[in-house]
Amino acid sequence: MKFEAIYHRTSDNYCYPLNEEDLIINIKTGHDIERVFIYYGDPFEGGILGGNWTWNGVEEELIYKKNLTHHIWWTTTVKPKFKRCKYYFKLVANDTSYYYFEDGFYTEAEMNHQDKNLVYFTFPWMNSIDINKTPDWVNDTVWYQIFPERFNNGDKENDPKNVKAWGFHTVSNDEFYGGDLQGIINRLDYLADIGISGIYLTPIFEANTSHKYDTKDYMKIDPHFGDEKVFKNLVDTAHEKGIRIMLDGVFNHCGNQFAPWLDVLKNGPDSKYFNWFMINKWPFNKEDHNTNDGSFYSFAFTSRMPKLNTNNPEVIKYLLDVVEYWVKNFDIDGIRLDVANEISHRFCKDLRKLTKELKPDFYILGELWHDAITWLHGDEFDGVMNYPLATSLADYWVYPEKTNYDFECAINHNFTMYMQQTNDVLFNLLDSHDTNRLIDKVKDIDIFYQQLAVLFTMPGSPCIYYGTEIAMEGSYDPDCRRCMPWEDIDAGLFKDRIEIIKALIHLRKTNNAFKSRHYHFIEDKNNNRVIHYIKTDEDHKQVEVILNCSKDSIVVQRKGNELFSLLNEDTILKPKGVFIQQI
Ligand code: ARE
Ligand code: CA
Repeated sequence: MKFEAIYHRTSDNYCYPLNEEDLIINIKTGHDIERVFIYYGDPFEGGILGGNWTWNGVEEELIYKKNLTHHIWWTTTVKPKFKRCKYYFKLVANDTSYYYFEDGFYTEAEMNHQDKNLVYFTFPWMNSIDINKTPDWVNDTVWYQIFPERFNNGDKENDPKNVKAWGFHTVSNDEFYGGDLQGIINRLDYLADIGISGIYLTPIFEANTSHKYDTKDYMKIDPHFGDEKVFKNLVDTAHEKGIRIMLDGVFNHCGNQFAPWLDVLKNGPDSKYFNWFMINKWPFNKEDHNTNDGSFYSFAFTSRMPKLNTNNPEVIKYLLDVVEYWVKNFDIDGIRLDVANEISHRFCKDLRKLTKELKPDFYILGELWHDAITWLHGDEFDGVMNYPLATSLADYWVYPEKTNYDFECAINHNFTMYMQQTNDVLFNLLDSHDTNRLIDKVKDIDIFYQQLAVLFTMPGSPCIYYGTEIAMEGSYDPDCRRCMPWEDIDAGLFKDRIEIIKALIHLRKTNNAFKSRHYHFIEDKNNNRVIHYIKTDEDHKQVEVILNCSKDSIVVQRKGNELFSLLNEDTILKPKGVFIQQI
């Protein structure tokens, strides 16, 4: 038995309450393990202490499992009678069994030794207040990410002085094209018609750059984007159309025009804001300060973005007041935290407490590109930007030697990292303002739609970046931030493409299986470049998704209602085709 491959602990994604009744228990083993049993019971039902305590648990075989590249992920849901749970496992491989306790592995004889004090895994109490609760609406939402400077210019009056003519071509971060909030309001019907139900706006508070990640004033809408009145109008109109609004909170750092930072530059250690930042050396060259020399910490050595000290209670209070202002007065529905992994956990916890008090179904999304379990226990973020999913997906097309089994393992990896309630609200995206655009990644319109079909059938909450509905081109930042070609869109040039996205969104909204967390893969060993999986909803209704990534046409079995197909001739699925049916 490969003991070293076996892992369980009574925390994180391994053991957690899904709700007040269900305790989810997962265990990871090597592929040599053939069967896993769990023995669970109440810690006190058989007595409290001493020799007369008797085990009174039940035995259950774990039958649900997911393949991971080097492991198997076994899972079960138990319903502890009294909110407490004490358990151990039996693992079977090659006709040998071992019992797995918190302190290690035992044979049956060792376990039953009269002098052995067994150390059970224990989940002591499912306190309702500690249960990770994520907002229900997020799993139902289809997001659209907008980079306001380049989405639509709805008000020429507020354009920056040096505004350039709107047009579809490469852009730089120093250029301004006049996009604004009124422009978004003007296009809400367009978005609602596509089926969008959530908008994620990159920063809109006053800042000097086109991307506005260098905040100057957290209490003010950037004048080139509009003012508080226009913003209120945007939120209200969006709400009327069933669209929620999520803002970008840049709290890891500010811009170099932020008033407290200017005060520090002027007064040095005498400034009451000196400890709002992370300054290591004073004085430093104010004209040409380069944080590579360590004089103060900033975002990624960007001197115009000094790091805010979120270890300082005053800074925490200030930023909480900022959030309170925008939630209370403008009724925003969520916040995406920029560079969320560098902000103090204390701040994240306080932010959750505040926002959920103001608005219980407020959505808190962290910008994290790596394993984020530390932030996802239910007392900080609801979800994170699921960049790892995008990478898992992309890899299958990047490496033609990858098999459908590799794909399955990669997807499973993404959806076993966190709790189920987190999976429901993960912010799934294939590109953003920080990456090259999807069409630039895949360089093929059919593969583009194959990946989108996967995106729309995954658990979580899908997001498309503005322009994805027309397969807008663009390489890495800043090229992924081009102006939306409205003239062409309005002239109907992209009608067919928009219809495809509309169809996918409509299917996701009308078939619960699309958004469900329940899926399983069908391994086609004869053709390992065919991806095949089935999604199941709570009412056991299923949809089947087939993607032909091989070089040859394949025959698909028609079993029910066809929902979506591209490059499909009745039952022939051509290379790069997608076929989705109800079964
Ligand atoms: C721009 C240029 C850069 C140039 C820089 C210097 O694009 O090429 O070096 O200017 O002036 C914002 C703007 C950017 C701007 C940047 C700095 O949008 O255009 O860069 O400010 O001025 C990591 C972070 C993650 C961060 C990404 C970009 O962990 O938080 O890098 N993303 C957020 C926003 C950005 C924003 C900022 C942070 C700063 O979404 O738009 O940039 O407010 C791996 C790692 C990740 C890493 C990721 C990408 O996978 O795991 O940690 O993300 O790669 O590098
Ligand atoms: Ca404008």
